Amino acid sequence: IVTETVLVTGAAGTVGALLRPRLARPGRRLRLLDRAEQPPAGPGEQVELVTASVTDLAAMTAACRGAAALIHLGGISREAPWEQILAVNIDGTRTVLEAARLAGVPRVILASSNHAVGMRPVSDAGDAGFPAESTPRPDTYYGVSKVAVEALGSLYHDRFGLDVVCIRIGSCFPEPPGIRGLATWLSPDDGARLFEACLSAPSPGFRVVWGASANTRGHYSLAEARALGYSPRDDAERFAERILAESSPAPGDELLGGGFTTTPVGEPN
Ligand code: 15L
Repeated sequence: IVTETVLVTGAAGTVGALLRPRLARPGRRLRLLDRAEQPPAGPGEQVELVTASVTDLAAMTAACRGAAALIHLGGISREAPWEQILAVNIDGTRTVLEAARLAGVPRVILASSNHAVGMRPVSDAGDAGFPAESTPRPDTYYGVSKVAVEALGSLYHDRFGLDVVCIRIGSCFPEPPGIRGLATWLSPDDGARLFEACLSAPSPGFRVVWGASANTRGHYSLAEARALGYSPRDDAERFAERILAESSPAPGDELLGGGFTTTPVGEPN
């Protein structure tokens, strides 16, 4: 018996595909939305597939019907021309939040990114790491869009009462990508633990948390995510020897955003 439906936008993207098997629970139906084609439901998999764009208010409102929560991952995940970032990431997130409000979805989890604060020097981390609500220092138009995503989430909480948790995701991939990734990695399993905590914490209100594993070399405070119930189990350090042998530091690695801090603004990277 299905007791809750969770809508996921951008379900076919990097993070969405990693979360799909990991967020499956008895009694939970995942309503997976993407513009792109998605793998069909596997045996016993409780999923509904929706093909739609996060920029389409009518389609989004229909997709929100009956959902207990919405995980918004849909959008452009790298640097891109301003018009695209504006339409998909900023206007798209406004559309998603508006659809959630119209359909009465009480809780929204928004994918923000470390690129909202990418221009901050790693050396400013301090012992406790960067607090989750470090003020914006975006490194790209993409980073600006994530600042806007957080601001929209804040507005929809304060003015319309939705619970909104913004996750400043570091690097969510099967393995840490390069030397910078030893600090910023969010393992797929820890990612699922964090999203699960965001789904189940009682009345979170509006919050910003970092999305990272318990990395030995990490510089993001996990206190805010732990306060929601997140308990990370992975550490990128087990990849350190191999990654350090295979790669050298990249330009920009002295700043949180790494390569995004040197890529030309507005040009796809
Ligand atoms: C992001 O926000 C990107 O979407 C992802 O592709 C990675 O570049 C990640 O940040 C990162 O900082 O490693």
